[in-house]
Amino acid sequence: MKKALAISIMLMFAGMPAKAHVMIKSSNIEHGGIYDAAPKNPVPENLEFAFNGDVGLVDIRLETSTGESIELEYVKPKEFQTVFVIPLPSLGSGSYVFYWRAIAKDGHAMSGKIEFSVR
Ligand SMILES: [Cu+2]
Repeated sequence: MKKALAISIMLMFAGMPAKAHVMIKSSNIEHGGIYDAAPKNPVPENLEFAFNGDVGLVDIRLETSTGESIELEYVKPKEFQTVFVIPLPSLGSGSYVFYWRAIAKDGHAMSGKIEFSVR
């Protein structure tokens, strides 16, 4: 009986990674990404980022390196979803920071930033 309990507790812990917190999984613009104003290596038209589970997007912000806010034509979805596609305005030479905040279905808040530059 005791052994069965120990095993079931072990299985419980073994099962935990599968229930790990939702995290950002990928982004087409990498943190530290460098693009060219020339058409050879342009900034993608959309910033597309994905999580490994559904999240509610709480806030997004695009700023220049000096903290100037850049307007985004994007309406945050009310539903929880995994992939977000944010249309980007045309960006001149400079450094940019994209900030995001999201909340998982289990209530966990998460946030991050993606810095990239155009030369
Ligand atoms: Cu969590």
